[in-house]
Amino acid sequence: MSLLLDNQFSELPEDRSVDTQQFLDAVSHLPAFIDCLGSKVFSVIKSDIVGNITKIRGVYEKDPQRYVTLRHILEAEREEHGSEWPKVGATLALMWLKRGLRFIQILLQSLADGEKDENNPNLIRVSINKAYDGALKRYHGWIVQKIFKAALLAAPYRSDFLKALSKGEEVAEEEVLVNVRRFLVNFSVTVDAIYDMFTSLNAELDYAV
Ligand code: 03F
Repeated sequence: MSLLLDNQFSELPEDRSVDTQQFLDAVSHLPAFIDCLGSKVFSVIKSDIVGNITKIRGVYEKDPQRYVTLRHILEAEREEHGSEWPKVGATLALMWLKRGLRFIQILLQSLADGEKDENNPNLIRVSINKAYDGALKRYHGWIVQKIFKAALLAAPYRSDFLKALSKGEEVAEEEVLVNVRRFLVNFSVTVDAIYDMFTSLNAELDYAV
């Protein structure tokens, strides 16, 4: 079975609320993928993602009945933190985590769509750059943008990346892409719903680090 499909995101209910427990379970599998990318360069990214998951889980576990959905967390923190909000707590952690998820969404979608650099078909830089421009670049100052450029050089080959997505098994490329497309269905719906929630609660910030 494919690693991707073992760790599917759940389908959302009609009101598009995101169940906190299910969300945390699903995202907790993502850091393992980063280990499969094969370079220590990515450990910075991994610890950022893990840190944000841990922060959200920490808040959730204080009162799981109160924080059934992600929206419950944001609304409770808005009450609790006044003018400090939204640059605080699990709200801030989710604000950044969702950008990493959007990055993964755009990257996988671009691969699924077969976007390639025709001169270097086994590189995935076209897809990574698209993901970076769409999800993260505007939130990064020039130093972090430079780190990104350096990380790009360590990016895996397309064939190795697709293999990593199938637990290192030899699976035909087209089969991996079928699984990527399936994975993207609920994943994209969830990421979009989180973005819409931030917009509707006026919780999005656009400062750069
Ligand atoms: C802000 C910021 N976080 C942090 O300062 C920066 C961290 C390092 C950024 C390095 C940029 C490089 C990214 C792209 C690399 C490309 C490699 C691609 C290979 C394929 C926030 O941090 C904190 O998070 C918050 O808690 C804190 O309080 O202001 C706040 C205070 O600062 C970020 O910019 C988030 C970076 C997230 C990057 C996610 C990239 C995911 C990369 C690869 C995943 C590939 C796996 C795909 C498999 C999926 C299968 C399902």
